Amino acid sequence: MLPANITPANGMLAALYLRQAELPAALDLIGERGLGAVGFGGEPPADLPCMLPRLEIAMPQRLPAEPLVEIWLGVSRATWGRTGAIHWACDGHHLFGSLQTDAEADIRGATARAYDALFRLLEQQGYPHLVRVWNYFPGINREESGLERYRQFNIGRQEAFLRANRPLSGALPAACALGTHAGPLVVYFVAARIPLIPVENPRQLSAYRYPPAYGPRSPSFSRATVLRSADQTAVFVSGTASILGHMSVHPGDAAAQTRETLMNLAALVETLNGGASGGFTWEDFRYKVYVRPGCPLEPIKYELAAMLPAAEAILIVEADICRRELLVEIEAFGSRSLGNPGEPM
Ligand code: 3EB
Repeated sequence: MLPANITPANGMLAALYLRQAELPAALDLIGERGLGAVGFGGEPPADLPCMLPRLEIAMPQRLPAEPLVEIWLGVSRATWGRTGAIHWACDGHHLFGSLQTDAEADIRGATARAYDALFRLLEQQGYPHLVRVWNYFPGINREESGLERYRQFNIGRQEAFLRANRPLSGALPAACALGTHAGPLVVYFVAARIPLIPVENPRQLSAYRYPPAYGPRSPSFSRATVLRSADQTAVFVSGTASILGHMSVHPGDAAAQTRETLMNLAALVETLNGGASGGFTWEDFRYKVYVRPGCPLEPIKYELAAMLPAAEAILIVEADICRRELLVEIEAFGSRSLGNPGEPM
């Protein structure tokens, strides 16, 4: 059996972080409800179902010491398929997909083509609402054709949103964009049949309204998105960093950046609790922390421990953050069942 703390409730979208030793006990569940498997700094284990979308992100895992595999589980039996470069899986409510494409040069074009294909798939499969996107590519802070690659990426992403007649503000997906040390552009995503509820952060300017100082096209993402169905509320928190308004704060100070990021997360959770989804606490989330290579871990761990629940809920990986002066970024996912006893209805 899986330990109680990682047993996903029936009928809930869930993200599990499993150690190799825990995998055998989860294989039946993954064979039935598995939507995807993600490894950090290594391949996901070979004994997973062969049709399950699986990807490796070139971001070495810093903590815990034992490698984890991120497994996404749908709410009921999954079906798996492949359309062009996209491997996908769906459960009747959610579609998970992943794609990889060469991005050594022309990150703008590679991004635009990836999102074109992604949006086409969502329409074809009938999951039109893009809820969460993870974007990973090499050399994110490197200049390409006179512009930082993260800014090129933002141009390509926005071009694809426009071509697909999608809004550039409001109901945008939650997202993150981080730099790997090598490898392709990797995009993975969750889409839904039902519309998402976007949530913005009162401490931060909406990224889609960033001034042109941060690049010619603004980033197309929401601070968080909520999926609310009859029996569950799922919350996808975007990569969150030490940004107040639109400005990076505490350059060079990893501990202060971590504290600021946690304050941003607290404000975001407070906002979403006041709106579409009540009662989320720190304990309802799993966290992924990105730390810039060469940045000492101890001060960051110390700050995380002061605010977040047990260290088991935290995965720390090494990645370049999309602004050079930023050293830390934190994302989260959590879901609550609406049928829980003791929960306000
Ligand atoms: C920020 O808040 C920090 O471009 O998809 C966070 C989450 C960040 C998502 C993205 C970028 C993205 O602007 C960086």
